[in-house]
Formats: sequence, structure tokens, C-alpha cells
Amino acid sequence: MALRLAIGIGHIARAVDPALYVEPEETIYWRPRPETGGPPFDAPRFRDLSRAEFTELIEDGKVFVVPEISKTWILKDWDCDFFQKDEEFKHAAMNHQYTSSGKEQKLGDDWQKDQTASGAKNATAPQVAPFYWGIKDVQFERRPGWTRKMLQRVAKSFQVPSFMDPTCQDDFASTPEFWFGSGSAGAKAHMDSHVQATLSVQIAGTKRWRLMPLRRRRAPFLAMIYSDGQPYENPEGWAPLFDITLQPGDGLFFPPGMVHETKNVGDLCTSSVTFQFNQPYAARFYRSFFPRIRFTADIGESWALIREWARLGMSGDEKGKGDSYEKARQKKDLEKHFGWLDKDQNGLLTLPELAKALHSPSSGLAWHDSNRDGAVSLEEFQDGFAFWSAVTAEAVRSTPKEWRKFQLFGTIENLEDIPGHLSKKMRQASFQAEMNKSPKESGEL
Ligand SMILES: O=C(O)CCC(=O)C(=O)O
Ligand SMILES: [Fe+2]
Repeated sequence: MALRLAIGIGHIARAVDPALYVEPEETIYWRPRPETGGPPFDAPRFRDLSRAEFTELIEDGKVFVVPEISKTWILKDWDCDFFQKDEEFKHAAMNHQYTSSGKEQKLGDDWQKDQTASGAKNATAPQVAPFYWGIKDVQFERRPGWTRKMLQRVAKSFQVPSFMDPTCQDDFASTPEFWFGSGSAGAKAHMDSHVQATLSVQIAGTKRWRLMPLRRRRAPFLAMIYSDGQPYENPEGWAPLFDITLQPGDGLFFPPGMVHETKNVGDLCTSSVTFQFNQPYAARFYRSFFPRIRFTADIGESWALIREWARLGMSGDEKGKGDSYEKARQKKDLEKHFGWLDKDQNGLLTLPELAKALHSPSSGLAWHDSNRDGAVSLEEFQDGFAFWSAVTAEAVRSTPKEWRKFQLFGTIENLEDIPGHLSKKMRQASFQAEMNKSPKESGEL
């Protein structure tokens, strides 16, 4: 460790050597305004966002509410009674979360008074199980009463706000899921695996959301730690950073990697819809918090995406093994690749130049553009690449040998497919490894 530190000091002006890098303080990064007191925070509310302001907020992974987002939408009137009585939708099956009764519940059934326990082992958590209609999945699976026409109807019932990229229309149209519940129903704290930012629009009733970003890690995890209800039981505890109450018409935006819990407030049956969107990605958030992102299996689907951004599409290291910071920084391939991308040879990579190598050029730009001047210099590329490479190498190196293969691309499609007994062993080993790290070491990777 001493050696790495000494090497690092040569580059102290660029605190990107993972051995020295400190992730942002959560309470400072996400506080709505500099003068805001301690957490939990309410979300800032924005009524007149420009496209540029919205892009910056999402790329940074910020949490915010846009009131009256659904003012002109057809679905703004789709409350619980609507779904129960609608001639088309009432035939569709939905899920009763956290229950395994096997009984197929239909939207048209008499479900609104159901108060089945959620089983949450936490006094402040939602104690009643909500209902979930994930009609987005009609694209991939058959369920009783589901038709593609239903999804098409949903697609015609919203409008992508003017501050969002028009391509989000297709994203919204392919990702909607509806949530319902009465009494103190709600979703137990969990993190979803998707890599995009999320928008939840409150349709009817009042709902309380509590959010906690994924936590800093001292050891890599290959087993999930943020599935439904699990955050209540992790050693780090459940410490929400945000506590937000949504009224009908409110749209809540939050980044990937955010643990969230919901709970109805009041007597009305709540109805809401959730969407994901691909433009933009939270690329600056991923860069700032990459050590914990790369050490947390729950957000593992982002690793391949980030690999492409960090490498600016450069081939090589297909398995994603990474390298030491110094070695990665000095790689000759970087200059070659940079020169190939830099069409006008002015020493700076701009969006159009990145478009030839990346699926999401703006994300590649956001990952590397530390000085936010809208272009990537060779030095920024070297820094952003070496940072990715070294954090990646550290995740692999500090994983017990027998499980290292799971850190590499191509070994297993989905970390969720690791068998339960092995997963449990891995989780215990990772928590143990964290406990064994001295506080002195914890500031480093
Ligand atoms: O709306 C809810 O109650 C839960 C939503 C949720 O978990 C999600 O949108 O990912
Ligand atoms: Fe969720």
C-alpha cells in the first residue's frame, strides 16, 4: 500500500488514482441546496427545466420532482377504480407482491381492501403488500388476460415532457409498470437492476418515497445485497437520504443504484406508473461513484456499459480484467485510439467524433469530460480509462480466487443466476472481508 501511495503522489493533482480517490460525500453530493440541513432531504422541485438542465441533472444522478408532469396525459385519471372497471384492462392478471399464494389476481377483482402483510422486518417499513401490473413484460412473456394492445394503449396515454429527448418515447412505451396499494401498502426497500434512470409518476393518492444510494464498499460483492427487504437487514442499516411525499401529478426522477421504499399515505388507493429511459444515462454519477458501483453486484448490469464508455469503444481486454493505474495510464493504445477518433485532429474529442465508436456518445463524453468543457482531451481519456481499469483490477484482485471468474465478462450472463447456496456464502464472505478491513484502509479501495 505504501508503494502505491508513493506512486500516486506524483499524480496528486489528478486525484483519480483509485488508491487515492475518495468518492463524494453522499450528504453533500445530493443535498438539494448548499444551505439545506441534514438528511433525510426532500427532493428539489423543478417546474421549468430546459433540455440542458435536465440532461445535467440526470447525468449527475440527481433526485428531483417535476410537479404536474402528467397534466396533459390521458393516464392522469387512471386511479385504482379506473383499472378495476376498465373493460379492457380489468381482464389482465397482476402480481400481489411478496405473496406466493399462486392465486392469479385480476385488475377487475375486488382487491382494493386487501391488507396482506408485506413481511417487512422493520418498524417504519410498509407493512402491507402492494399490487404490481408489469405490462411492459407483455413483450417477453404471456400472462392471463394480457394483450399487446394494452401496452399500445398505455403508450398513447402519456407524453414525453419537452425537456426530455424525443427518443424517450420508445423507452417509456417499452417500460411501463403500474403500482397500486391501499392502507399502508408499499414496496419494501430494494434496488432494481436496471442501469437507466427512473421516472415514477404519481397518478392517484399520496405516496411517501424513501431513498438511499448504494453504499460505499470496502470489499467487492458478487452476491446481491439490495433485493426486496434486504436493505433492512444489512450491517450498514437502512438510512434513507431522501424522504419525499408525492401528490398526484408529481414525477419523481432518480438514478440507477438508488435503494427505494414506498408507502401509501392516507386512505385513498394509490396508483402510479414507473418508466425507465436511456437518454441520457447517469454517466457522471457512474464515474464519481465507480468504486462502489464496481463493487456492488446489484448494479452489475452497468459494468459492461461503463467498460465501453471508459474505453471509448477501444477493443481489447474483452473480459474486463483491468490493469494497475500507472500501467493503464501509459498504455500506448490510448494515443492511437484517440488519434483515430479525433477526426479533425484538434486534440479534442467532441460528440460527433465519439458517435463513430459508441452506442451512447454522450455517456462516453460525460464519463471522461472532467472539466465539463464539452470535449475529451487525451489526458482526460487517459485518466478516465486508467481510473476504470484500476478500479476493475482491484475488484478482481480482491475477490477470493475461486470466485474471480464471476468478475469477468463471459463467465455468467447474470450474477442473479449464481445458485442460492453459493450466493449466500459469497455474501457472508464479502461482509466479513469488509469487517476485517481496518478503518485506515477504508479510505482507500
Ligand atoms: O411505486 C411503488 O410503490 C414502487 C415503485 C418501484 O419500486 C419502482 O418503480 O421501481
Ligand atoms: Fe423499484
